[in-house]
Amino acid sequence: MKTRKILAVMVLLLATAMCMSACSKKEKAGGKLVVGFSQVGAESSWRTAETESIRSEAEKRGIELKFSDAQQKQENQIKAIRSFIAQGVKAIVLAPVVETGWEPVLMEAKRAKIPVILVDRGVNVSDDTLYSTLIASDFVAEGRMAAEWMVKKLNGKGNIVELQGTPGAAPAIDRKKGFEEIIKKYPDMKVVKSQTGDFTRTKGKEVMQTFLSSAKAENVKIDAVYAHNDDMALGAIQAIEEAGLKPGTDIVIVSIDGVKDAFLAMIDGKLNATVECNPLLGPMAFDAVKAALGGETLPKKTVVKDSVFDQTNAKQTLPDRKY
Ligand code: GYE
Repeated sequence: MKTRKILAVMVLLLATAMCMSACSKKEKAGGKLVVGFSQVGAESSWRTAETESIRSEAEKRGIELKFSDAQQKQENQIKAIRSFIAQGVKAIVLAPVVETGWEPVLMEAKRAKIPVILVDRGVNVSDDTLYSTLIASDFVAEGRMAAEWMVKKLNGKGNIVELQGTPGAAPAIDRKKGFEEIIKKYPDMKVVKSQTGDFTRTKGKEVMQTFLSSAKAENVKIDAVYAHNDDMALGAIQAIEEAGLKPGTDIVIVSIDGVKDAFLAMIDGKLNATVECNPLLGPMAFDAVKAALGGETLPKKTVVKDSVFDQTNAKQTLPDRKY
């Protein structure tokens, strides 16, 4: 009886040991690097292309990506980052919706020794050791390029309406700044109306409708639209057409991003120019994750290069466009 009991215990112990080794082997085999990605939302085609680039690059590298869509709300991003920390991710990729208000949560990530890689939008923090690096375009330069193109097209004269991006977002602040820097050199060029369209097509259209009707009431002629992104410009195009005007001819339209629909609109003659802003940041983001986890000190900012496209080169460029 006693021997049987001992035997039974031994079998049980052996089974447990076998299971444990199998289980730990399994954990190792599936022991992928886990990275959290807190994304702004899905407000524009640019954003969708960025999400896709980051998702597909993670998959290509065998990285498990925990994805969180903040629906354009900072509080959702803060919650997502806290949850990534609680889940013990190895690194965090963050596309911050606005510039300010990040110190506390970034401090929590730092304390947990989780590197944070910023993609596409920057933050405004007093201590830049709170993040490893920022990979983004120079939005001020984009604003300048858009303005320079418009100045040439309008021969330095005209009334401009501006569709701004999300209030407080780095690209909205900087694209406005760069544009104004150039425009103010031309006394006959004026931004007569400026409002946020939140980087979306729907709001871009809505705001353009109110611009058109108030301009009519005030007897002001709108010569040009400057939109902080293509989606808002595409919305504005609809509003202009519905008002019985010809976008691209009656009103000059310049925007930023360089998404496929913008190229199609340029080919149709409805959009005049777009400044490219590359959203395909996946490969660079994960190179940065790897470097940060390897203990490397990264440059505080890596600038992605942009250029202008217009109706003269839209058609031949379209086949090469990746987003
Ligand atoms: O231009 C806009 C998007 O942060 C650079 O956000 C990005 C901007 C992009 O919604 O379309």
